[in-house]
Amino acid sequence: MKRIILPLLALSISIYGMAQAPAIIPEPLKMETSNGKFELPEQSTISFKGNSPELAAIANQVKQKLEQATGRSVSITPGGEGTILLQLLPKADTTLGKEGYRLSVGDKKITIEANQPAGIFYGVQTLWQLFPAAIESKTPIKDANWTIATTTITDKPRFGWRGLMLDVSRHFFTKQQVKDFIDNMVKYKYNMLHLHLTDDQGWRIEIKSLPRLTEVGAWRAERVGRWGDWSKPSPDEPKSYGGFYTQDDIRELIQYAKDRFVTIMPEIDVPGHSMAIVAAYPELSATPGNYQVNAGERFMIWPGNGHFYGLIDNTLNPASEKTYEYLDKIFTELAQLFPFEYIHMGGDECYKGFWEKSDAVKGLMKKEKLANMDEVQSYFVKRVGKIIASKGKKMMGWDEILEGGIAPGAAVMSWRGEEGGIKAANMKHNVVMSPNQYTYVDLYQGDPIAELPTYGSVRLKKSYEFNPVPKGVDPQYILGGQANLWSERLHTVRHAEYMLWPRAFSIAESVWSLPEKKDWNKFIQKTETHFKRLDAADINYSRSMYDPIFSVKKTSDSTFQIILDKEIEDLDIHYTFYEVFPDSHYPVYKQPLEVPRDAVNLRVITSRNGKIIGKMITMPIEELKKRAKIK
Ligand code: TNX
Repeated sequence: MKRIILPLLALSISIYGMAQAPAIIPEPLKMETSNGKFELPEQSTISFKGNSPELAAIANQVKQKLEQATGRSVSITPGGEGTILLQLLPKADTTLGKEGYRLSVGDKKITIEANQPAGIFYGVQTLWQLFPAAIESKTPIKDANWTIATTTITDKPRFGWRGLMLDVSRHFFTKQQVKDFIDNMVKYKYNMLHLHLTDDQGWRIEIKSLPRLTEVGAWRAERVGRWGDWSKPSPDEPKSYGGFYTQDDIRELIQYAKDRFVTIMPEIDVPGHSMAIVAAYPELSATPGNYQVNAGERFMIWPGNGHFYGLIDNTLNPASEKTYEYLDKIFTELAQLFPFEYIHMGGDECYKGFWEKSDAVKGLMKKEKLANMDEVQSYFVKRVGKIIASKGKKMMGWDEILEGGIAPGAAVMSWRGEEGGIKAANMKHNVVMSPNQYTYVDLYQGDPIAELPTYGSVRLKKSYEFNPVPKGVDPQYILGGQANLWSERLHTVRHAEYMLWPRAFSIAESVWSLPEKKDWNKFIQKTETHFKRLDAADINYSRSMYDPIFSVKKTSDSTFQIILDKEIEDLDIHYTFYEVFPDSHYPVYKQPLEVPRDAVNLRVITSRNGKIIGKMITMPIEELKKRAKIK
């Protein structure tokens, strides 16, 4: 009996293994899996063909990753017929473009072909996703006798700009942490790292001609607790939190990124968000005073509807020639350091109330015939544009640079929804789409009651709906799309990871894959497979996609119903109004709930096939009452 069962079992495992389509994120253009299988041999060799030093570097990356995860030694034989062959096509295949590739997994051999090394690199990233999750392990796995289904994939990206923005100002990420970030982003074929290098809370790049930017601007008082409510530092308090990248660090990061086909775009955020600059050089403010790098204490009031009022002037003086002199020095050094054609100059959320009171600004308005504050901002942005152009670079800014008239040739990064991007593209300016309602990975991904404090909501499903080309816009002006990781509320790298994953899967698929290749249910299945990969790599992620969505419906002046929704169809939501912790034995939500008399909390948890999968959420009835606007 035993003899019969064993082969049957083996057969069913292999059939099961075959039946499961590979979970590739972002979804490739074309993929076919057949019945054969490739077994990773004890001794793998990697070979490469084609005239490019980058090929040898990629081969080396492949070797290192295989050796790290399997503990087996892997050899490289250039030009030979290796187990894994990386090959530049001798004759260009125009259908593959610059970053496309063809991957074929045969039963004895794996081949990756592309027009350019970038394509080979992306083929390799896909190949890793065909292997079991353990390939992501940083320590060797015992018995890495891995098999993968024979597969052919032809793939290329929809957009050339597949970006992630990392805010290294509010939370300082060390050089090693930025390298780790790059390692992780490329697994999902991102190719643009936008570094938000400066803000009110810290200046993070060495500028040799203006040393106080880092001596003073890179350091602030350290706080724990809730950002925005932090206490104001006293002037003599030690400034123990911070850090910055030296120019050598920056060169090292640029090279590290380049070796992984990532471009780094620097952002210097002016004329608002400039408290760290004025703390270093108070002469650049239109409002005389003593400034400190913001340590997270409130200095801006946000009453809603996009309005804000500054309590302290965090802007540069647009009327002072000194401002442009200093900016010229900064952009000179930046242009020498960063090879990328664009420099981002911020331009967002500039509070102009202090400019209105400034005699110097009034004088500028008269002299330059500027009618209002938007035109003053536009004057500033245009001058910055000229400085950046004089260094041989192009300028990009947040969509506020449209206000008062856009600078000639400037590219726009659309963040306050899609409108700015649409407007700029219609004026034939290049655009990167980063609308906050889809791509802001610092916002809530579950109900605020069960998450850490932040702002509006971007649930996983919403991020998956991101399409960088808004209706009616000429796609030739849309360079691509980007997710932004703002860090004022991130205090640890683990939390940064929690915010990034899995939403960065969605955005990756939105910027790489064709819209018709996107499929939410399939994406969720793939995401679950990739959770195992993140586990193997010891990277944190959020499981909030398993948690219900709460809403309320007012039924009278004093009553309301509770509606529970879910992002993932095949889950059950268990609930209780008793003061107990529910599990899968508790009632399954089927229809809107009336609130029973005396109930204090609604507790919910989700399951799949009877197994708990979501987290325990305690929702106070008082909170729901507030949401229903019942007094
Ligand atoms: C707006 S997006 C900002 C950032 C904040 C972010 C928080 C943009 C250009 N400015 O300063 O960190 O919202 O979501």
